Amino acid sequence: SSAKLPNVIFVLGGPGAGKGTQCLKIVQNFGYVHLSAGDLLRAERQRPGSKVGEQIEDHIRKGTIVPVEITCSLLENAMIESGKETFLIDGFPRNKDNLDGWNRQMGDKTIVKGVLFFECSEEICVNRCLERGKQSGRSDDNEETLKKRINTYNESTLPIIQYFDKINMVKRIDASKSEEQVYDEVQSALNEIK
Ligand code: UP5
Ligand code: MG
Repeated sequence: SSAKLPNVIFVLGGPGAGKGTQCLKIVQNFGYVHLSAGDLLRAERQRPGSKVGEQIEDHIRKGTIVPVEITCSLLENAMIESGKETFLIDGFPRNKDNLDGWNRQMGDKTIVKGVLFFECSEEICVNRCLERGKQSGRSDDNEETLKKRINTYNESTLPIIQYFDKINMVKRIDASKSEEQVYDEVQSALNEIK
C-alpha cells in the first residue's frame, strides 16, 4: 500500500538561501537522508566516464537547469543506494520539466509530504553566494552566473513553489535570519509535516 512508499520533502529557495546548511542540521536531529540535486550533479560531472559531465557543467556555469532525466535518475539511484525511506530533496524540482519528469518517474514510487520554502531577498542570496565563492571553488559562485541563477529561479522555480502553495503543501521559512533562528522555524515546520 502507499503507506509503505518512501516519503519525500522538497527543499526549495533561491541560490544561497541556506537550503544545504539547514538540511545538514535537520539530518542531525531528524531521520531524513539529505539529497542535494546540485551536489549529485556536481559529483556526476566529476565522475570519470560520465557521458553527461560536460552537459552538466555547461548548465551549471550558465545557471540553467539540467534536463530532468539526468537529475531524476541521480536522485532515484541515491534513494535506492541509501536503503532509507525518508528524504529531503534539496534544490529540486526547479521548473515544470523537473516536476513533470519527477511525476512520471517517481510519482508512483514515492509520497511527497511537503515543501520547505526558504524565503530570502535577492540581495542576501547573492551576498551569501559571493562570500562563499571566495572559498567554494564552485564555477557558479560569481557575479555573472549569479545573475543568471537568480533569473532562472524567478522565472522557473518560483512558479513551481506557487503551484505547491496553491495545494497547501508549502511551509514558508524566513531564511534571512541567523542559522539558529532559521532552524527554529524549520523544526516547527517539520513537526507540522510529519
Ligand atoms: N549561510 C547559510 N545560511 C545562512 C544564514 N542563515 N545566515 C548567514 N549565512 C548563511 O548557504 C549558502 C552560503 O550562505 C554558505 O556560505 C552558508 O554558510 C551561508 P547554502 O546552505 O549552501 O545555501 P543553498 O541554498 O544550498 O545554496 P546553493 O548555492 O547550493 O543553491 P542553489 O540552489 O543555487 O545551488 P544548487 O547546488 O542547488 O544548484 C546549482 C546548479 O545546479 C543550478 O544553478 C543548476 O544549474 C543545477 N541544478 C539543476 O540543473 N537541477 C537541479 O535539480 C539542481 C541543480
Ligand atoms: Mg545547496
